[in-house]
Amino acid sequence: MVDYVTDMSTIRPIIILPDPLLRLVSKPVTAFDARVQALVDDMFATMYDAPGIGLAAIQIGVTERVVTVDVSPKEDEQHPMAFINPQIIAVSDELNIHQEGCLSIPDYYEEVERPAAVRIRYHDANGQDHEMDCEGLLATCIQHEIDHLDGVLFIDHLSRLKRERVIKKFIKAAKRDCDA
Ligand code: GNR
Ligand code: NI
Repeated sequence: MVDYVTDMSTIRPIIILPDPLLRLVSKPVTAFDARVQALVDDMFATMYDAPGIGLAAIQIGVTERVVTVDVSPKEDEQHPMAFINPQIIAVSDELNIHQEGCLSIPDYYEEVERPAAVRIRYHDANGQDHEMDCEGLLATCIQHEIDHLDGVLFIDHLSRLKRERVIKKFIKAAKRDCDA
């Protein structure tokens, strides 16, 4: 298996609920330079290490509209994809229910209903403009990641009861860690 992690990238700590950074709206990238390339490299290293199928820059505390995704099955070759300033430009009428989790809300999984297919527009790490049709797990994942760029978490798509229950649990856990 190809290992994307090189000595040029750093695994960065992932911020966890209830960190208020997770609620910030991230800023568009304006310069496609070595700094953005280094951020993308660190995000891949962090995502594969976790392991996760997606990561938004805000999850490592960077408020920029940068997303990494790799939804290929673990036993397959890696398929790293980087999306800069991604936007959903069309959604299907058809909906899909998929069980979601989030590296910033560890060990909590719930079913979320979202459009089954989306068309996105984004820039790659070189600043080139692209459009892509996404369906299946990729459609779910890219919508989850674009939500992060707007300070939205998958628990915001659940009932208020479920959302408040999980937030409370993580506030308590953070207090325990603080006191320990
Ligand atoms: O690793 C992840 N798995 C996942 C499963 C279903 C729907 C979305 C995701 S994204 C998540 C990693 C993460 O928190 N990305 O923000
Ligand atoms: Ni997430």
